Amino acid sequence: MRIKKFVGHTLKDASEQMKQELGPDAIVVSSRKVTRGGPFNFLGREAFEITAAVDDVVPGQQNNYRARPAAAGFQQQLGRTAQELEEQETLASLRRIAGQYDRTGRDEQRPARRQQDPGELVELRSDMEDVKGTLKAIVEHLKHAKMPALPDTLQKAYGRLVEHEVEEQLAVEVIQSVIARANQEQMGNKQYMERQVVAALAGLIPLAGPERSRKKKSRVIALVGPTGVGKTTTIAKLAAIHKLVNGQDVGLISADTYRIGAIEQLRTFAGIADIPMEVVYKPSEMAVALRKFRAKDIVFVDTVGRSQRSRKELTDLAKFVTAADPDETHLVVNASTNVRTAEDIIDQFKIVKPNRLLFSKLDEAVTYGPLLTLIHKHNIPLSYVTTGQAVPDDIRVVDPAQFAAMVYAGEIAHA
Ligand SMILES: Nc1nc2c(ncn2[C@@H]2O[C@H](COP(=O)(O)OP(=O)(O)OP(=O)(O)O)[C@@H](O)[C@H]2O)c(=O)[nH]1
Ligand SMILES: [Mg+2]
Repeated sequence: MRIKKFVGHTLKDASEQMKQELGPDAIVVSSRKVTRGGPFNFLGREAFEITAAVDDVVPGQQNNYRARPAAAGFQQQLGRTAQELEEQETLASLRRIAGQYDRTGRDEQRPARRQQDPGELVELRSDMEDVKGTLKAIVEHLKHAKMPALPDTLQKAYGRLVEHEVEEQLAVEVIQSVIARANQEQMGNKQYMERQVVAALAGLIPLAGPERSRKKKSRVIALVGPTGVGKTTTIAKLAAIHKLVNGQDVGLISADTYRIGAIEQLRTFAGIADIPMEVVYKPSEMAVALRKFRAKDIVFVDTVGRSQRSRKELTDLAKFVTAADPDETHLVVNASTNVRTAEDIIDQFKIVKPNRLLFSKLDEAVTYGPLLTLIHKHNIPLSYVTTGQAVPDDIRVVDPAQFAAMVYAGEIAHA
């Protein structure tokens, strides 16, 4: 079985192309109008697209289409064999499942309803899994069929974005915006096009807004987030860099009196780095600690890790953060968190008014595309990414261009 799409200005036009290329035995599997302005419809004309199928070996016409050279087009040069295989597998799988359901249907027409035995249930469940798998294969196929006429460079760039789990619609928009700005000559220049794709990705990342005017000398930076994401370790990294590298006067406040060992964890570091530290047990004590550090350049506030699912805990946390009145509140999110959970974390932690997003444990994440979707969607500027346990080395300030390059490359950029 061979499947192919044909696009014409009319249905007749498309079906004539089909007959010419696949022969008289070809059948139309589906047809649709390709609307103006749809994804990658940059020719700006309305068209009809039909999906046609023909058996590979048609008796007496074996050479009907095989002898003819394939029509020119970007799509055909790319993974044709893999695609054909995938289509064949998908169809075979669909036929098999349809056959099974057909049999089941006939069985059910018998007058008396039988009790379902456990074996049948297991079989049914396995069928459902097959259906799911098949649907997934179809969706995957359609994903790539969305862009019939992309230049090779952009086809690959798009594939790469999707592979790195940039949300598909976002990837489409990025590629569209690059197409809109490139001329024919630029389209053929791989490096140039890749730079444009990275620049378009960077354009999706919000920048930090202007600083509010401040009366106090010290800059207060609080880190908040779910449990175990690396808040205390990140504070140690930042405090060490500001003190040892930038030569600034730094103070540490621990507001985590909940977890056993949390204070000792920061105190040990504070001792090694020779940075003064205060412990705050109640929100009302925050002002006292801040007053002690009023001559410092920077004061870092470490907070207790809280589940975003507990409103009560978040409300308590918000009292500490409000009392600290930070200039920057960084919401720390583990880079491997799945998008739904990360969205929930961002939504629920709004109660502490974070104005920066900090992705931790990038070294453990498989792809960074979902992070881009998050930043873009929630419009929170990115501050740092952390890339390992080593204090202070494993932290990076990331500007949008660097982060976009990391998403595109699928690896952590070298400092
Ligand atoms: N792989 C990796 N591990 C990290 C990173 N940052 C922190 N960790 C590790 O994550 C674990 C938890 O780190 P903490 O700094 O205690 O996390 P926390 O958010 O303060 O935890 P709670 O205060 O309990 O909520 C430790 O083992 C850290 O070494 C990172 O960037 N990469
Ligand atoms: Mg901690």
